[in-house]
Amino acid sequence: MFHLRTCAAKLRPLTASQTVKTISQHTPSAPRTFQQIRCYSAPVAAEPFLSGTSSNYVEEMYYAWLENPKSVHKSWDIFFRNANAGAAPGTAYQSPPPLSTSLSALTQAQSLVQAQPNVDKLVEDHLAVQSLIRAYQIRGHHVAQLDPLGILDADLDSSVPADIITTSDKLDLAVFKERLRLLTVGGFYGLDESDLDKVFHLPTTTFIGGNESALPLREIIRRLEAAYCQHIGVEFMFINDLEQCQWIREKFETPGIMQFTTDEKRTLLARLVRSTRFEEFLHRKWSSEKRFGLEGCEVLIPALKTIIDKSSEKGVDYVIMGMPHRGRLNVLANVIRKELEQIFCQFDSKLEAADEGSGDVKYHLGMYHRRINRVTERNITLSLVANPSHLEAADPVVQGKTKAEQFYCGDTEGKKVMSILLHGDAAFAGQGIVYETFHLSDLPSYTTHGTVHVVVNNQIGFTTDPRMARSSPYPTDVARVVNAPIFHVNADDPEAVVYVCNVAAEWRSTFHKDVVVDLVCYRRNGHNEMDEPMFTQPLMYKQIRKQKPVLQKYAEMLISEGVVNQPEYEEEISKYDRICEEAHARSKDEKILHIKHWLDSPWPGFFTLDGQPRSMTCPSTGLNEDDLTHIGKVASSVPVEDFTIHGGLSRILKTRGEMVKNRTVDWALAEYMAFGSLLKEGIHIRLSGQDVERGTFSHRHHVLHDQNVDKRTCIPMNHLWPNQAPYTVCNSSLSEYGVLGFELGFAMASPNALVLWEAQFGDFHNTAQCIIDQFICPGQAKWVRQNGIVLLLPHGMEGMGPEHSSARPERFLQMCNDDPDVFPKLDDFEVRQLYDCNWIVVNCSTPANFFHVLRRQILLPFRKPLIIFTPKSLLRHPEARSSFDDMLPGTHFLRVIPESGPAAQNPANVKRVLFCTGKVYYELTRERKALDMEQDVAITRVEQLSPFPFDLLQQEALKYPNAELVWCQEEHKNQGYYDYVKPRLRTTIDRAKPVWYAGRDPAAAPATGNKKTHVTELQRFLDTAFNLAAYKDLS
Ligand SMILES: Cc1ncc(C[n+]2csc(CCOP(=O)(O)OP(=O)(O)O)c2C)c(N)n1
Ligand SMILES: [Mg+2]
Repeated sequence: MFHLRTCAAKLRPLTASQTVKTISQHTPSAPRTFQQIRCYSAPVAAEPFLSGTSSNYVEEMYYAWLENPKSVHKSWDIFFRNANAGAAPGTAYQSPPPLSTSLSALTQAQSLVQAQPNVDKLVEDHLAVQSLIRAYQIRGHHVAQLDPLGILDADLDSSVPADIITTSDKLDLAVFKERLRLLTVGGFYGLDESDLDKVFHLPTTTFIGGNESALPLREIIRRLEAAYCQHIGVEFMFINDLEQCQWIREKFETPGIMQFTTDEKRTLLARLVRSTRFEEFLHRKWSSEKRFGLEGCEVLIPALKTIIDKSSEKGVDYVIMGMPHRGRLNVLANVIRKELEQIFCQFDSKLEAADEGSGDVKYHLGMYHRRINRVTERNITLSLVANPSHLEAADPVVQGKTKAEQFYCGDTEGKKVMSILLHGDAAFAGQGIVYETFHLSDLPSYTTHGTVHVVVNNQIGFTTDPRMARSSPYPTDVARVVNAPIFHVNADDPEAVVYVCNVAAEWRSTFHKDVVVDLVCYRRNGHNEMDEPMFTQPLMYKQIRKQKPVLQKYAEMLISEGVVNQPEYEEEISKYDRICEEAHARSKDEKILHIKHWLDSPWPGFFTLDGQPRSMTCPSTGLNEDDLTHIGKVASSVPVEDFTIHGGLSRILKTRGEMVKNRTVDWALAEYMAFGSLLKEGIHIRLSGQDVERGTFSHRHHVLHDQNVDKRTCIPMNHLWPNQAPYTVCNSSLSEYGVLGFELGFAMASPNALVLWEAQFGDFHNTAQCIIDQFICPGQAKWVRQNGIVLLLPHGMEGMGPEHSSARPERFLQMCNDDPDVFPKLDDFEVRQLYDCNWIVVNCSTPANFFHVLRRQILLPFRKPLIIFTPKSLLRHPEARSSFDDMLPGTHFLRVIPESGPAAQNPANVKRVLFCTGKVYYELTRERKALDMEQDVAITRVEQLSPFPFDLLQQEALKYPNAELVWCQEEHKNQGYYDYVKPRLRTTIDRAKPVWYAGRDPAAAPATGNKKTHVTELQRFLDTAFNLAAYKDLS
């Protein structure tokens, strides 16, 4: 028996790609040859009729025989018995015994097999049929009738795969015969026309038989055509999991599986009525307004509702959605069920906005709504995430928010919370963020346990034809990388669409993996309602003009089926039209527009009922000595038994322990103190980014690895307090755009979490620029949504070359919303200024200040994004240490650290005040000491760059009446902080004095690649900074 098992194992089925290759290597005219599998060594392997391709078939037979010898034909039974008993090659086969006649299909097939005198032919024919079945499974979608217009091929290829026997309606036609001739007579399959009525066994990898295990070839082809080549094209054979493939085959191949009850059909019609009439209503009322209507893909609404209904039935009670412009208002109205008057009043440009901020166009706003799902009678919460115009940018944000909602409700498998992402065809194929987001889908700290993707594939992107927009056959091919099944469906067949959506939702709830529904549709109007599509797509649009709307088609079908009658249909339409009219009338009563009503993530309890912060103060961010000591001890220990850490790490922990004894902290320990103390207060902390667990600079070590036990790790931060909040620290995929978007989304879900994203080096944030520019910087202004995400951006000129040096502070500062020329008139300067700003930008020079700013982020009564330029060399700089004294109760974040040395004692004698930020402070103090200029030059550190500490810097500037004011930075003049600081500093002194510059000259690149030049540049600007005559000729 053993050798048969071995031989069966060697006869593994070919993978999909192997099969494709094998088939494509065959030209239909070339005579078919089977190649021996060389490694096949068991007696059975030497059987003359076995080959690489036939082995699939034999393997199946063999497994079936193993399970039940009666399940295979007698001839196979004898063959396997003989082979098993060690029969010599060529002798295992014996003619089958005669069979009694029976009317069952199986027996017929067996009689046919028995009648077949030539076993080679028998096996080959069965193999041919199996190959044919497989060909449909793999490539049937290429011939599915997906385009409602019937003019474009959804896969951009009009040819029919060589191994598919065309479409069922052509079965009896000459075309079919020709096709069959090419594929059979002396060609691909070796079958001929007379075989059409022969009965063949069906392999276990198909469900087309239903209860039959054998079918005539003609019927096999018809059923394969029905399953794979009609209005649904299923792409799944690349999935390398047999169970999943079988699951899909069963869903699409089982005869008669796509059945709808009368009620289901009527619901579908009603949903189509709403979808269609909503767009028509908007068009009637505001014909010249852009709304990015859904016409041509009205089926999107029933599609989404189906996915939600089915998911709700499976236990989901929170669905988070992200979508682009197309059909967004319709989704808000008919899927999320936003009050229609709220949507309609958005069209009234005269309405005054009640909220602060600049707002956004109506098709970008988000929404949050909790309601009863009428189909399942279960509660469901729907949230549509606000998004910018930047297509697909919201994808990772939706995923992050979904992950957070799952996390906060303990839904570790995605059974209660799920996401649905909608895409346009051009954007799905073109935007790299789609790929980055897919790659998060199966990572433990980022998975949302399956997203249903729905592509509104109108076969055009603005004016661009898909043939110019992508190099892959389908716009959805990107999803193949994660083994997501892809269901293409003709959007003019609403029942096919609904069927596919049900399967997609079931797939998600069964396997918790991503799935794609590709709604192949058209766009009835131009890109927006003002655009003329005939300029660029004349023929397509001629066809579209002729195209009957899907609602009309479906209604006619249901009327002809007797499911509804004409008056009922018309009543459904007028009922919805009335709803729209009434809402429109109500919308006229709206006097004020509340963007707040469009919030995608409310934070109940965090603000007062009218959305204001509960206070305008921030308590001390200091911590008591015991807590500092306790956290310090845990940070320098291994809190689990029998855990061996690396020797180098032991030394690091020992050093930490010594620091704690000395009541000091370095950068890593300060971060530990901040995190550890917030965890005690129930604040969840999530730190994500590339290699953050250890820290790019090997300073953090938040995850300890047992040196003797594979994958055994320990996170001491989670061993701090009995009832602490959890700490999540996770190395991310090598993505910035995707991961930063994800963390932003995570931070949206709750104000009571500190969510940090760390760039490997600050430079790399620019591949996530869109998240920064479109979400983080203006998010609150556009969408009244606050977000407390923290960006840790390693920054500093250390001679490491043009990259790895600059986190581009100039860019963040340029986007700050404070006015450089106006000294703010505020009572409580510190907190109020923070409340008014769009984000906080800091560059701390001490660990204590870093500790305070992290804690302040949570202790503030509102949330603002926080950008921190973090150091590299200061991580180990002996002077960059802070005492516990600077972190005790009563202490707080210092926006400015004034000069405290000799210069501050005799300010009138000071000749120059050097203002600076970040690590250059240490270079300046060293140089000042070396030059013995501590009486002459004061050095003031600006720790919080934005909002600019006008008040404190004014005090500082006025303190030194006889001093020149100089801004000193290590960055190039056109970079760094100078352009931001200079006008603001001048505002503090009523422009009474110039603000001079000491730093690197302007440059195109952020830093030199030459170490020597780096050092020369540094020395040159230090010389300028301490040359008291440097600006004499300029004043
Ligand atoms: C990142 C980005 N680049 C360019 C645009 C401009 N733009 C808006 S819609 C559009 C075409 C989108 O086509 P598709 O994704 O197929 O969606 P459709 O409009 O066809 O529904 C383009 C290029 C954009 N909004 N975002
Ligand atoms: Mg499109």
